[in-house]
Amino acid sequence: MFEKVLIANRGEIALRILRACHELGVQVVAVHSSADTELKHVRLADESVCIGPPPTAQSYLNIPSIIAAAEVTGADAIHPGYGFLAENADFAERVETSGFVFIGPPASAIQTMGDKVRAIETMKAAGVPTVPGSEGVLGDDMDEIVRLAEDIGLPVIVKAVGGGGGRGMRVAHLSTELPGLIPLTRGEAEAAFGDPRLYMEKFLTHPRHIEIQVLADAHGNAIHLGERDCSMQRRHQKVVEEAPAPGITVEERERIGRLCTNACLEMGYRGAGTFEFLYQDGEFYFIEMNTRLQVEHPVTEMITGLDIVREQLRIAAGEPLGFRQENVTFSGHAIECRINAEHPETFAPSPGEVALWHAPGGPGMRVDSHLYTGYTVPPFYDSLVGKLIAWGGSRTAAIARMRLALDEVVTEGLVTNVPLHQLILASEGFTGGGADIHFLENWLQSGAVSEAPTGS
Ligand code: MV4
Repeated sequence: MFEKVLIANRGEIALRILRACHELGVQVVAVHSSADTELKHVRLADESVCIGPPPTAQSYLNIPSIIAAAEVTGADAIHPGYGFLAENADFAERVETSGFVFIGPPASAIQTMGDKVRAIETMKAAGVPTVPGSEGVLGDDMDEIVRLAEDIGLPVIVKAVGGGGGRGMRVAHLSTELPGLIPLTRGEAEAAFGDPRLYMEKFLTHPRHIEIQVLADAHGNAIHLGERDCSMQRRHQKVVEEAPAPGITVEERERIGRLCTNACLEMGYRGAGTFEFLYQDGEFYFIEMNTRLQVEHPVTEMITGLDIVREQLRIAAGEPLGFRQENVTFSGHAIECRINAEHPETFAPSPGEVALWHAPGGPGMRVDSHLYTGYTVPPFYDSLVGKLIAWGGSRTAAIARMRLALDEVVTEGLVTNVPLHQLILASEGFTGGGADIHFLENWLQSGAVSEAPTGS
């Protein structure tokens, strides 16, 4: 195992990774911007290095500064967390060529999955089901694009090869929209990703977002940890996640899970990864693969009893997976609520001093948060300040625990989306299970939140 790991991230995930390192007896180097000296994990780290001013381009995205911090502290490895440099193949490459271990997949896998068309081609070749579509990038011949859309069947969705996570895509309901829509999307893709290439898929109108967690080691072992349902989202930001996905049968889980692990073995994948699927009318359709640890990994940990970050560290250190697929068991149900420092109705970020913070607790309740009374949430970064993860023997029990936990949260001085979560957990759309990706936005549009009593 490593002696010293540098965590190239901040907030709740940096704290989560620090805890996994310390459990393994690994020392931690925290790197932080000048706005983040008071972060909880910086206080708990064995060493810390200020890597730049608050803007992320000069700190958490500053590759030379992060590598220099690893050099001066004598770290063995770098964990990128999520966001920031986690899916930057160039960073993974430079970490390794500088003599450190990148705690993540090979740079080549990050590169492949970053090109959404190559990702889809790779999955198709490995037998993973994909969305009917253009089978490669779109050419310049508009007549041909129109014919293709009509063959696929409208509506279609046009996506940027360099996009992902909801950026750079547009839906065409009629083929007559395509001559206007294609150049527009192409221009945006060029501006946003430096890559004008586009591809096209059949637009699924009412899918759920279901993703499969995998782990693969350097010794030819790959396992899956089942699925998560991440359909409760607003503007491509997940709000509530859960595992298992309501209504998915053991047979469906085993089948799609095995297809994902087979794909891992075929492409020589290593580390933790997530296969994102749209699930509609009983069918899975691969859309993207995330080559990082994900925000919502705790719901999988809660139902499997495994520590995904610990496994990432072990895999990166060259150790084999400590268990086989048949040793992975699923127990009960877990739900995660993402706590954001934002106004629950307007969603405007709401940084500032935390005058008082009391976290909920009790059996089956996990809190991943870097908040403490007296901490000031800086205005420069993501508004995620913590995650509540409730486990229960059944989905109903997990919901009941989460409701109690939300009622227990005390924040003074900080405005959070806890009231929004309380309303979501009371909505029939959520309690019924299996809502699609459009439910939350439609429900918010219908005035569910602004018309509800706020209780504050
Ligand atoms: C789609 C789709 C419908 N049909 N692809 C959005 C994020 C990106 N990962 C892919 N996305 C979508 N791709 C086809 N062929 C609908 C979405 C989509 C979505 C997907 C997952 C979670 C939330 C979403 C919200 C809007 C649209």
